[in-house]
Amino acid sequence: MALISIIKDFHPHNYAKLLDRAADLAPTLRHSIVAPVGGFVLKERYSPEREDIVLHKAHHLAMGKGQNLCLDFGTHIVGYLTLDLTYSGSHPDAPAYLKLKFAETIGELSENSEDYRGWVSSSWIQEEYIHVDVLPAQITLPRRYAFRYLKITMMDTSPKYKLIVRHAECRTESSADWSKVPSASSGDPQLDRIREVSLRTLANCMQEVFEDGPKRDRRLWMGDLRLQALTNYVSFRNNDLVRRCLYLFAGSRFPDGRVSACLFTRPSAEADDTWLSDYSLLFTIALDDYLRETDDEETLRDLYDVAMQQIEIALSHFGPDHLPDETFCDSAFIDWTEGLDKHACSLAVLICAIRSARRIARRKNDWSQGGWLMEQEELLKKAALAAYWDPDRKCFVSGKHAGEGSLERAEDGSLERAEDGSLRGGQISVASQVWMTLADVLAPEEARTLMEHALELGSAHSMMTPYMHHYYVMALLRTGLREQALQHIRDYWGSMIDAGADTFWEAWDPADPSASPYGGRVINSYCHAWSCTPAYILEEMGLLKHENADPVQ
Ligand code: RAM
Repeated sequence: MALISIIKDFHPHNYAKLLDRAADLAPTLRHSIVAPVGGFVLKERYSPEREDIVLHKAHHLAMGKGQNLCLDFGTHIVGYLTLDLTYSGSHPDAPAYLKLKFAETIGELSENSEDYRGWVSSSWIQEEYIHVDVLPAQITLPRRYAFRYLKITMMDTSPKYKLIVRHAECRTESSADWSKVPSASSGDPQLDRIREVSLRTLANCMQEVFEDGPKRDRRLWMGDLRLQALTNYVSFRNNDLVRRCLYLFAGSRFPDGRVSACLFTRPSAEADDTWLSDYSLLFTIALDDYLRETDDEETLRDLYDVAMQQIEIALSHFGPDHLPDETFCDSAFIDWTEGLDKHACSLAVLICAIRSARRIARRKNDWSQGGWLMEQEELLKKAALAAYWDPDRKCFVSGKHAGEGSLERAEDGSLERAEDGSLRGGQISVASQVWMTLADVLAPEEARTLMEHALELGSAHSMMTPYMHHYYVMALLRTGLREQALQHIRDYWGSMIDAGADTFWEAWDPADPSASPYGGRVINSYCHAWSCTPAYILEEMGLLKHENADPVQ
């Protein structure tokens, strides 16, 4: 399912005051120098088989045409690479022609990017071909990379000399301040490791804004921001960075006021021409989270109307039956699950956003807005139950209300049943059960029973990303299923670590490690913002003991 929105002649509407405020809140970037901790050579250019070499020898390795050297920087880092290059043999009589390949995971080193045929641009693949005319030389690459491994392949030298990589280092970059992270432990090595990897994931995505991934797309996405912000509140505590990102989203919008799904910040702030119905509602939810954390009156004043407007825009896509139209459903992201029906989920996300909007209205003492929101919430909850709840199978069934492959309705509007009594048409996915649970559409006991079995019920349309898995865990916790929630964190995020993650990945299906929503693993991001939440969840569950008030250094 490709997500490409191109709106001809799109001109976002910019609000100078909000963008100026965002500019004032720009963070200071922090740097450190990281050098490799190990080296190896791939037996063949793209073979996974490798031969370790001690680092000292790696920095003396004389590389002729076709040879490679891989450097391991110890963990996932984001920054700028400098190489000190020299040679052995005669004076170089031809340029050194090198290929540099940066990899977030070891598996990427053995992938040939020329095999990639996916729908996301291959220009994101982190590799460069460079010519070095004069040796010895020190070269610093102008582009920022996200990586743990660097593969240097000698494309060509000349018979007269060989290339030596005398030294390599990376000047890292991030706005995360580790000294702000409270020292805490769960007393369980696996959970502590999961927390550590979560925090590194978040830190490496914290740049001038909360980026979705430092390899790809290196920009602000609303769905990612919401989850980063939650994790940030219990770790790096850079609330100004959250505030800045909210102002950016509010400061550059669709001409009709919609918050864009994603925002570019360079050369200047500019909303992308992509609207995701659930993502713009997450603006309201993220503002509510932020205000709960900070009680920031000025932000409440500045962003109140934008938050309310997202609800009004969403409601304009709902008919007299209080169900979403096709544009609204087709524009929802929810997850990358192939063929996912989004009717039930998109309605449920709106209910959640209205709950947040009510809290925001209460802060503002806007009682008439609060009352109106409450009415809308009730109407939508009733409509959700009537349209999507199957009382026989005791789960939500999502689908269109007319047309092929849809939920079928009798003339009186009730849902048609097959002979076995089940609802006809429609789709049972994990996502529908999760979002309806988060929207509190069911009575608590019923919701709990639903969530106990949500994975089996929706197994034909399961989850694809840590983003959706986060909401699954939150729905388990909302229904009191703590043990199941914790076990899921161990099984899902824990299995990423077992598969070699230093930072959590954008997409991960333990049953199908090669899965990619984009048509090729090589384009996946392996340090992805929306997967950083276990650190938040463990804190929320009260599983972390704060040994002392001193921050970790
Ligand atoms: C991808 C990115 C981003 C996500 C969107 C919906 O391009 O991974 O993180 O929010 O999709």
